[in-house]
Amino acid sequence: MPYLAAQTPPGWDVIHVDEEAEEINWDIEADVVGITFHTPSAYHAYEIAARFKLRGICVVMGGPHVTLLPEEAGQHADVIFIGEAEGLWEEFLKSFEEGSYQHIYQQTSAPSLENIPMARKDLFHRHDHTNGVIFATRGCPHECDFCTIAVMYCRKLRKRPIAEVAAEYASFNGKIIIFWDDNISADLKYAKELFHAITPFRKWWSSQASIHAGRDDEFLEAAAQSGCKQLFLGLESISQQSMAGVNKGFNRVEDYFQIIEHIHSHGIAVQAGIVFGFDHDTPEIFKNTLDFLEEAGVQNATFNILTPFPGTPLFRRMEAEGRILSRDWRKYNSRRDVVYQPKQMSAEELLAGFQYANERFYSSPSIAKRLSQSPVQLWWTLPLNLAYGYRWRKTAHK
Ligand code: B12
Ligand code: SF4
Repeated sequence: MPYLAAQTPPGWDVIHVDEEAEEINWDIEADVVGITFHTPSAYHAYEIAARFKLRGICVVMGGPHVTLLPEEAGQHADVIFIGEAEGLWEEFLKSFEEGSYQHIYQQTSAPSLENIPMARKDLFHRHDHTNGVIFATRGCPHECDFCTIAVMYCRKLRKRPIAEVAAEYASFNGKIIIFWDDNISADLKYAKELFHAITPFRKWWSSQASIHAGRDDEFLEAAAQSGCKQLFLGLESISQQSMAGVNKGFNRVEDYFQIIEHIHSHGIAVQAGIVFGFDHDTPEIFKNTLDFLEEAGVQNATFNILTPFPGTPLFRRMEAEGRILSRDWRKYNSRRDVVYQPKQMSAEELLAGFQYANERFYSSPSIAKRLSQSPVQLWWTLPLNLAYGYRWRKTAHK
C-alpha cells in the first residue's frame, strides 16, 4: 500500500492502516477506502468493505484474491482492480474526482516497471533496522501448477531498471533489506548486474529464489558479495514424482544436497520452502523430508500444506476431480486446514504430518544438528529458528 500511495496524484491525502499493527478507525473521514488482501483474509476484507459502504464511502479492492476471483470480490466493492494497478490507479482517482468511475479496472497487458516511484516510507509501520522492503522484479517465468504468480502477473517477468532499484535500496536507513521478488533468480544476468550495483551500500539482504540460483556460481558469488545472508529456496518436495506432477520438474531432487552445499559454501543460509500433500506424497514423506533437511543442514524452513488457491491450474484440476473439500477461504491458510482430498493419505494424516514436521524441525536437537553442521550466519539463523519455533508453538497450542 505504501507503494500504491506513492502513485497517488497530488491533492489526495493518504492514510495507511496495517491491521497487523493497529486498529481501524471506523469513523475516519475518507472519500475512498482501498483494501488489499490474500485469499485467507477475503471474508474479513468483505466485512471491512461492508462497514465503510454503509457510510456511503467508495470502497476499492485489489490484490491477489481480487485478481484471482474478480466476480466474487466485485460483489463486495464499488470498484475492483484486476491485476496490476500501475497507471490505472491514477486514472480511477481522476475519474472519481470527476464523479464518473468504472466498476472494474483491468490492465490489457503487463505494465512496464520503468520509472515507478519509490514506496512511501513515511507510511511503513516498522521503523526499525528491518524496515527495508523493496522489489526489483515482478512475476516469474515458470508456471508451477500450485502457484498464483503466473496468473496474477500475466505470465510475464518484468524488471525494474537497475539504477532505480539501487537508488531505492540505498534510500533505506536500515541495514536489513528484503527483496519481496517472487524469484530473484528468474533472470540470472539481470540479478548479477543488480547485485554488483547494490554492493557498495554494504547492507544485508534476503530474497526468494528458485533452484536455478544454486546452480550458478557467479550468481552466488555476486549475491554474497553484495550482502545476501539468506535465500528462501523453493525446494517444495523431496519427491521427484510430486514435482513432475505440478509442472515443477526443473526441481531435480537428486541435486538438492549439492545445491544446498553450494549455497552454503558462499556463506549464504538456506531457508527451504516445503509443501506437503502433493499427489505422490505418501505418509513417509514427513519423516523422509525432515531427515533430509537435517542431513543437509538447512538453516531454516517454511512448511506449508498444499493449498489449491482459486484461479490456479491446481484448483481447476482438483475441482474437476471432485477433491475440493471446502470453499471457505478462511481455511486456505496453508497452515491450519486441509481444503482438498489428498491422494495417498487422509486429510487428518496430512495435518498431523505437517504438525510433526514443525515440532521436529524447531526442536532443540534439530536446531542444534542443523546449525552446528553448517554454521553459516549463525548469528542470523539461530535467532530466526528460535523465533519461528516460538511462533509455531504459540499457534499450535492456541
Ligand atoms: C510480502 C508477502 C507476504 C507477507 C505480507 C507482508 C505485508 N504486510 O505486506 C506475509 C509474509 C505476511 C505473507 C503472508 C501470506 N502470504 Co504472501 N506474499 C507476499 C509477496 C511475496 C509480496 C506481496 C507484495 O507486497 N507484492 C508487491 C505488490 C506491489 O504487488 P501486488 O500485491 O500484486 O499489488 C499490485 C496489484 O495487485 C494491485 N493491488 C494490490 N492491492 C491493491 C489494492 C488496491 C486498493 C488497488 C487499487 C490495487 C491493488 O496494485 C499493485 C501494483 O500493481 C506475494 C507475492 C507477490 N508478488 O505479490 C506473496 C503472496 C501474495 N502470498 C501468498 C500467500 C499464499 C500467503 C500466505 C497464505 C502464506 C501462508 N501460508 O501463510 C499468507 C497469508 C497471509 C494472510 N493472512 O492473508 C500468495 C497469494 C495467494 C492468494 N491467493 O492470496 C502470493 C501471491 C505468493 C505466491 N507465490 O503464491 N505474504
Ligand atoms: S518458481 Fe516459484 S514463483 Fe515461480 S511459478 Fe514456480 S512456485 Fe511460483
